[in-house]
Amino acid sequence: MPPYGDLDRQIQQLMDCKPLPEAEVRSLCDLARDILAEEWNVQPVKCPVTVCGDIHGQFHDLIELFRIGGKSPDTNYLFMGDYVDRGYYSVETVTLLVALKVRYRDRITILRGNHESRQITQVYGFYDECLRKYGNANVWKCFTDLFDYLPLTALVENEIFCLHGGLSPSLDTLDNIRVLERVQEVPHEGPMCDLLWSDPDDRCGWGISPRGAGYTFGQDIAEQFNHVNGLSLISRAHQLVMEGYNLCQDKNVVTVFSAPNYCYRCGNMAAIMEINESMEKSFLQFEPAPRQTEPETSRKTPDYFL
Ligand SMILES: [Mn+2]
Repeated sequence: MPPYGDLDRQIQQLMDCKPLPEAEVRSLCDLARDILAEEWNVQPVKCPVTVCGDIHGQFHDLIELFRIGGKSPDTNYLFMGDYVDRGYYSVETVTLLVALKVRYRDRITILRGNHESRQITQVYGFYDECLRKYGNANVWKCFTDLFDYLPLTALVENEIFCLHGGLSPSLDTLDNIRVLERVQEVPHEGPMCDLLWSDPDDRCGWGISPRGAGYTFGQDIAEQFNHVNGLSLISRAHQLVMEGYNLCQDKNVVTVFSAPNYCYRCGNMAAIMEINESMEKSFLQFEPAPRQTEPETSRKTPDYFL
């Protein structure tokens, strides 16, 4: 059997939206942990690369994303977190992305979102889905233990800074981020929490976030951060935007959201951001994949912020 025979079979099975047996998930997470542990809090990424936002268990839309953006590993991908919760296929979605990471570690980067957390996944669906699909919480435990190792941010060609949420009043420089001890559950407050929870805002300065975690930051904050760190852009996800992407704060910040018709009812477009060999950016929008009836998705009404 070729060295990647097992993995290639698993990826094929996952592309067909069929979960792996518990034992295979366990070995996959072990392999992924060793790879992610070697990555940095600010993981360097080369162009060309295609940057993606929230997926939230919308497996068929992830397949549509690969159809629009090119399949992995032909296209390099950088995913900015929130793979699980809300949608019905968190298990298949996160297993596929982790399998691709193990198979093509230099071709795909997966960052941590605020939903890649033990606490949040017990409220918004992933935990329940694991129980439903495996009959116990072992797979949930494997994945949430793995989530602790996901990089917090990435840096494309020293120029475009990518992360799930936003900036933190405790972090002025990329070097401040590089020294964080990231291998832990997402804390309720502090710099690591802020990176995964914060949002840009029309008001200047720092503000209290309506989410109850992280901060809001104004254009002045983003301009200063980009200037001090020699950046051209902060690329982040975390917020539903109706066009799938939204440049704001005088083009210092872009939001990319890759779950079309979020929660199967928000009516939004999804988008991905292609960065080519010349660091030119283009946005590809897409609509929900054609699908047959989908089971009931989440018990709660959609929260436009999470
Ligand atoms: Mn989020």
